[in-house]
Amino acid sequence: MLQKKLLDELRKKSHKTYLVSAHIHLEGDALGSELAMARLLRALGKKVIVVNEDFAPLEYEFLPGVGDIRHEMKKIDYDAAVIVDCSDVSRIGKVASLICDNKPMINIDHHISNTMFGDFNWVKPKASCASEMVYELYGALGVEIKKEDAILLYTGILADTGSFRYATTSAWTHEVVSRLMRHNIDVYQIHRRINESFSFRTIQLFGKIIASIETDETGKIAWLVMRQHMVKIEPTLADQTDALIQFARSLKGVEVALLFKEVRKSREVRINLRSTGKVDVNALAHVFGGGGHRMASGATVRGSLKQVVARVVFEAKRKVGR
Ligand SMILES: [Mn+2]
Repeated sequence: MLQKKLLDELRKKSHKTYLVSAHIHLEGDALGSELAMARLLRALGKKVIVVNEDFAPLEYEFLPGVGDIRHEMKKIDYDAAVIVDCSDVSRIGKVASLICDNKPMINIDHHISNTMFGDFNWVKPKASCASEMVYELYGALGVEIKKEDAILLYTGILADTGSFRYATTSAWTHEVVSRLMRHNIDVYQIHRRINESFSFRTIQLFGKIIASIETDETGKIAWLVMRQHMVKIEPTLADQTDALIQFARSLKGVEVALLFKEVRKSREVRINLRSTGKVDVNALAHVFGGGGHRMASGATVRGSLKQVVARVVFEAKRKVGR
């Protein structure tokens, strides 16, 4: 629940400068919620520095304020930190080196796997995304939504709900969207920019990855593989998790969809997991030291692609149960 304690902390007079960050591998919700959070705090008269280890993917460069994000890990003199859309503080990557232990940390997130790492924690697994939670903060703190805020929050919601398709999309989500749309935002352009702006090479590589689809003998587990050499050809490919994994998820009869991304340099494989409803993929990711949500999660596993695929599919079979 949104507590007065947290609101008081955000309003606190002695907090003049805020550090705001979100998770590595920036995507729509991380960017939308952190940039809207920054604007909200500025509206309260605060100085805000947004820091991310990664740069925003090209398709998100239109977002208001994205150009002001800091990427150098130079010490920041701040009074309080707000971390959004992170299940754990380690998710902010190198930005963790800027965190001072003696300064309050505010954790605003919707991952069920959240470790309650903050001094103030507002974790709402029922929320469709962190942006939806930040929207609630605008209301609770009496800050008026401007067009730029509406663009940021709408983008976060659109991205994290898979364009309002996923199970976390609620009546409230649509209500928030309805209110945001009153600010005359161009929803079609936002959709085009984030969902329909792939490069030619990306689409060609999509073809290869989709053609690599495999299933287990029951057809309940389907997986796709992204090879390291493909990412070398097109580095932005690694950001296209949702666009790709939907092909595995949309196969009839599938209960668990997996995308394996090979990172040969560190001999690791990044796995993205999606459920179609029955299987809790947060629990499945947890077996491999990862986490996320019931319907969508991730993990990073050491080993060769072949080994990791075998291990994860084996565990997935146990979760699917036969
Ligand atoms: Mn999110």
